[in-house]
Amino acid sequence: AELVETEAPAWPEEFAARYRAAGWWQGETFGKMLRDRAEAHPDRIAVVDPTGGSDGGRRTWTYGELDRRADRLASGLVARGIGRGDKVVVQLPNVAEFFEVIFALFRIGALPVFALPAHRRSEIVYFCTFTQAVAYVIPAEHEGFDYRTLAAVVCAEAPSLKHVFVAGGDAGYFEDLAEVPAEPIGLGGPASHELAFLQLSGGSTGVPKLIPRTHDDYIYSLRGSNEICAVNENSVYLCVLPAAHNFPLSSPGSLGTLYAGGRVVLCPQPVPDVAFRLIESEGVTITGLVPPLAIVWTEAAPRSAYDLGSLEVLLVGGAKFSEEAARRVRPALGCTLQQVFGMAEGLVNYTRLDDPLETVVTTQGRPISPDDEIRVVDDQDNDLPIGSTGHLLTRGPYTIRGYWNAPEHNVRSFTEDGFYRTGDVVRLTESGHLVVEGRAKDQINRGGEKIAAEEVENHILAHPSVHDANVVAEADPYLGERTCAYVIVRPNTEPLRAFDVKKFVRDRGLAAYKVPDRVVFVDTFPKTGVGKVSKNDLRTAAAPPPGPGR
Ligand code: J2J
Repeated sequence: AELVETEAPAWPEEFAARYRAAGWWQGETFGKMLRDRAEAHPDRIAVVDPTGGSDGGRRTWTYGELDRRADRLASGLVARGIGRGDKVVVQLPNVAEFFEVIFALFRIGALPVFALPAHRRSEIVYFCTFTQAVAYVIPAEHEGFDYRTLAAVVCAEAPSLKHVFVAGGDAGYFEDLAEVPAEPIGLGGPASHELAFLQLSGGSTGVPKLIPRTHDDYIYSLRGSNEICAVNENSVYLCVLPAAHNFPLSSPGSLGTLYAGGRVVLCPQPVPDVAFRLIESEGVTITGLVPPLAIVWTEAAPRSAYDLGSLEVLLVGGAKFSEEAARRVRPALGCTLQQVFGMAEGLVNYTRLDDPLETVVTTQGRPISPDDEIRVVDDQDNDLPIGSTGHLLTRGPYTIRGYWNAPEHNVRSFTEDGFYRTGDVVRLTESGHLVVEGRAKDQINRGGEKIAAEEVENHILAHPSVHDANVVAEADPYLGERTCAYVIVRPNTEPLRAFDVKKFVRDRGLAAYKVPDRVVFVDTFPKTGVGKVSKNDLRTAAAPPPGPGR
């Protein structure tokens, strides 16, 4: 109780009592969940890592083995002084160790902080210092990048770090994750209403906000997602997107699949050739993709030699999926499309498996829970009639009541009575489905990857030749949106090229997907009536010049 109350605003007791009475919160924890599954079916395969074997070949872990590994790793981490409430930044790609590590931490009651493989010095140092993380877990290398080199830099800047654990490879100067496990000791484990982990927000502020999720609330979202997506013990989920992202983790994702006793197959790369081969060889039944990937898969499938017949459901979300692209899913891939509009802060909407095709291709679904409260409001928070477009506010049994240790942000991001201001502009249909019409938050949704404009602007502003900068979205035929930075150069400084700005941002240790796709030098920014920079006018200016189509 202490953890939840001091670090993150919890649900008021009347709501908590209601969510328990309704059966949404069932008192389960992740540690206990894995133990239960391992006892019920120890020999069933939980995780398939197609390239994770010592010889680079296929490796599988049963539920029994994953449970034992998590137990042993938990003991080894405790022996190194890692305990309840400690934060551990986990930056692993789609490898089996990801699950071993997070379940070990869940068992201890230590909190994974979910970093993405694309994050670099700027993000990781921030996560470590902001959370006072005691440990950092990395792969040795991934996609040609050496994470040990990054860890060395991070350690120098984040004095709270006592351990760096390296999974699957030469640990060099750091600790080899494979050598940490020890004989299991009984662990008390956290209570179900306590925090399980910190998830990353897409964000619209200078630095990312952290999202505190409890065992109770997250497990409820898994159970609800499983029911809606028909995930059961026969399901084989292909994890294509980065495993730590909220969508592939929980909608219904890897954790939903493990909750159901199904099988998770880790996809090392999202390209059709790799994924299609795994769908055929592993008998994949369900997967989730962001729109750009769904389009690439849809285009590749008819020409592919692989048999995709086992695939029953494709979830598409993270960014708006166009109706035209949605219509092409079944003809090309032979499976049912489910649109999913979710957020790491909580609320997740799905089109249902038995929804009419028109609903599936034209809406982003409806909430998981009958207790998800949805409001569509105008700029003054007045409720709008059904069918009008407005700001989406939400409150419910798996939507946070505040960011982790961010009281000043919480005042802005939540209403006084606890509704989360999603920053999404939506319309509610008569059938109760949501259609995403736009966005009011200062963010770029680059093919599902969220970029806070302010974060990138701050990095550009650090350049000595830059007087001012504004980053906005511009249309991109493949990604949906990409970033465009408008820059005013200081007089009498060295001339700047677009390349210099991009390189400067990259060299400051920002994830590559946040480096501006385009840089435009201007003399002034358009202003609104009250003299603020008008990002709307900049966005219009950023409309791509006429040219050859796709
Ligand atoms: C339009 N915008 C969407 C959609 C998310 C499941 C699926 C996605 C996420 C996710 C997630 C959208 N159409 N179908 O966590 O569990 C935009 C909205 C939203 C923001 C959240 C899940 N699906 N979006 O994308 O935390 O703007 O979560 O508020 O990364 O993505 O981003 P994120």
